[in-house]
This record gives sequence, C-alpha cells and structure tokens, in this order.
Amino acid sequence: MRMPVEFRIEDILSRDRRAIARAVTALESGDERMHAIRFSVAEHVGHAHVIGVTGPPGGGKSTLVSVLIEALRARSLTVAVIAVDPSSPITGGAVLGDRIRMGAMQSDDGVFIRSLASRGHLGGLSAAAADVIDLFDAAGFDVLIVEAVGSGQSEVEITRYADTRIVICPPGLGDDVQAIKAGILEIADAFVVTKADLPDAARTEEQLKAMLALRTDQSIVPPVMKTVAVSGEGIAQLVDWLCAREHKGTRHLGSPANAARKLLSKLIRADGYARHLGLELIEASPGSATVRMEVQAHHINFNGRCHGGAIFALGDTALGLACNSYGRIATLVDGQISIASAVEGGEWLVAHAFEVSRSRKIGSYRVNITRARNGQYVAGLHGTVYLLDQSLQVEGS
Ligand SMILES: Nc1nc2c(ncn2[C@@H]2O[C@H](COP(=O)(O)OP(=O)(O)OP(=O)(O)O)[C@@H](O)[C@H]2O)c(=O)[nH]1
Ligand SMILES: [Mg+2]
Repeated sequence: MRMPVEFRIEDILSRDRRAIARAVTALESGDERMHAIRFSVAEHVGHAHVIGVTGPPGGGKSTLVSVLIEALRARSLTVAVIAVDPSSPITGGAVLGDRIRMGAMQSDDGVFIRSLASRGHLGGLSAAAADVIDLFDAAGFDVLIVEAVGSGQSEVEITRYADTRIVICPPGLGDDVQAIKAGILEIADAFVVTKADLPDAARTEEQLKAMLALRTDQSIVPPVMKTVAVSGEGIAQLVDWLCAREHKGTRHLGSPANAARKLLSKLIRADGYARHLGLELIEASPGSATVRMEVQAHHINFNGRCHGGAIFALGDTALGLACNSYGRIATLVDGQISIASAVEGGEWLVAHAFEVSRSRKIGSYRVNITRARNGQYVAGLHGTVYLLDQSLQVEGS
C-alpha cells in the first residue's frame, strides 16, 4: 500500500493553488503525510523573504499586512500570508482586517492567504507554521508574511522562523509597552507604530525609542516606523526598508534540522544497500531519522513473508543516519532486533530512529519500526555506536 500523498511536488513548485492548499491542510493535521511533504520541499527552500508581524491583539496587524500586500504586489513581488490564530480557526482571508480588499487579492495569482489553526497540542502550532512557511517558500513566493498575535510563547517561536521580525505597537498601550519589552523587544528587527493617525502615536514612538536606548546590545538598533493604514502613510518607507534588507533565507542558516535533512538525504543516496532495498528518508533532525520501505518481492523470504534481514536493514539504516546526523562518523558496534509481527509483501514500513544518549565516544540509539498504514508496532532495534574523531565526507557536501 502506498503512502497517501495525493499531491505532486512539481505542482507545488509551479505554484498550483489547489496543490498548495491540500498540502497546507495535510501539514495542519499533522498526520503521516506531513513527513513526506516536509521532506520533498526541504530541498527547495531558502529563496523567500519571511517577515514575521506580531504585536498585541487588535493592534492593526492584519490591516498593515493587507496594505503591505498591495505595496509589495505593486513592486511585482509575489506574497503569501500565514495568519496564525491559536484560538479561533478562521479560513481564508476573513482573518485579515479589510475583507473587501482581501477578496480582490484572493483572485490574484501572486497572492496566497491562509490562516492556520493550532494542531491542538502544545508546540504543534509553531511546528505547523514552520512547515507551511517552507511550503510557500518552495512554491516560489517572493515574500512570506506571518501574522501572529503577540501574546504568550507562540509568537516568539513563530518569529524564530522569520528572516525579519516586525513588532507592531499601536498608540495608547501604556503599560503594555512594558509588556512588549519583557517578551519580544530583544528579537525585533523593526518596530512599527500602527494607527499613527491617533493622538497618542508620537508618545508611543518616544516610549519605544527610550526603551530601545536601554537595550544591552547597541550594535544594531531596530528602526521605529509609523504607519497609517487608511492613508497609506509610512508604508512606502516600510517596504523600502524591507526590500533593502539582505536577510532572505537567513532563517535556514542556523537551522540544525535543515542541515541534518540535507546531510542525511545525501548519505542515503550515497548508500548502495539502501538503494538496493528501496529505502527512502522521510524525515531527519539532529539525532533522529525516519526511513520507509515498501516490502517488495526481493524482500520476501522462503516463507512468503518479509525477510528479517530486510527489516533489520531498514532499522539499521535509520539508526545509522540518526547517529551520523551531526556530521561525525559513527559506526555500529552492537545491535539487537526484536520482531513482534510478520510483514507481508506490499506493506509499507516506517523506521523511526532516535537518540537515547550520546557521550564523547559512545552513542545509544533506538529504532521503532511500524506499519505506515496504521502505526502498528512491528519491530524494535537497539544499537550502540562508536563515535570516531572524523567528519563524514560525502560527495557534494
Ligand atoms: N485609526 C486607525 N485604525 C486602524 C488602523 N489600522 C487598523 N485600524 C483599526 O484597528 C482595528 C484592529 O485592526 P486589525 O488589523 O484587525 O488588528 P489585528 O492586530 O490584526 O487584530 P487581531 O488579529 O485580532 O489581533 C480595526 O478596527 C482597524 O480598522 C490605522 O492605521 N488607523
Ligand atoms: Mg489580525
């Protein structure tokens, strides 16, 4: 049975709206298709400028985002927007401030707007957002805007995936300006005083500047800009500043997960035995790897079932990738398998390897092998690896 992946990466790369929408839904649900999507887009990311817009509820984020979309489109840039709403899942452009304007934009091929609901468990929200950012990036949008309400932890996490972080600060926050300071002052690349037509705007700007002067790191001082959504005042300056920033794709530079994905996809391609068995890497991060295999005729033993050696090879490959994921050579010195269930031809198996412990010389890893169809446990592997003082040399790395 094939894994249910009812979209093609080519459709996403060519910015097919329906394919993108389906992939977002799969990522949002967090089911097993997520891994395949995540993995296939990983090679194509790093071109978009990801802008995080955060700030207090009702502060004017959505209104600013819709004005920004227009301004960016006027400069021939394509834009995708992710509105992150942890509490109320709203679809399409309705989550954004100016619905009439957004309605017109939804028919523009260069704009894609999606609101994102929480996956329903702690941390799931930002994980889905990060995946959707990569998806839109792979689809070739020039600019991605992520709108997140600045309350709690989620926006801090979301802004980690952005190349540029804008914190909006409407007038009249009073003590709330202090609250922003406690949470996200240190991560902002720019502050925007929204609703600058309101009387308190100048005071808010002064307060912000005074707070920035207190920052311990004065090597880069984020600019404070003012915008009025209705008149468009200040928007051109903001867009000029955004376009001048040379931080496109910088979020990937420091991402250990992406580095691991890149390295491990090279390793598995360079592995003749993995190729022979038809093993595919579907997910990777430092210290862990997930590999799948479709049980085919050449995996079947004299008893008509999947050969234990093939199951071991699947688990051992995942383990080998997990322990080599840091770029340092690791080699198996002891490995044990226990098999709980017979496997038939045509089934898909998924091996997930993860680190139990790792010291300077020795690493301990576990692998769970399950049926892709229903997640049922099939086999478990435990391995001890010896860590060499040598870096991996892979062609093209
Ligand atoms: N006077 C004035 N009002 C504005 C401006 N921008 C937005 N608003 C108003 O502020 C209110 C909130 O705007 P939104 O853009 O929905 O704010 P938001 O930060 O996206 O709100 P949440 O997503 O609910 O957190 C709306 O009533 C807007 O019309 C502005 O430049 N000037
Ligand atoms: Mg909003």
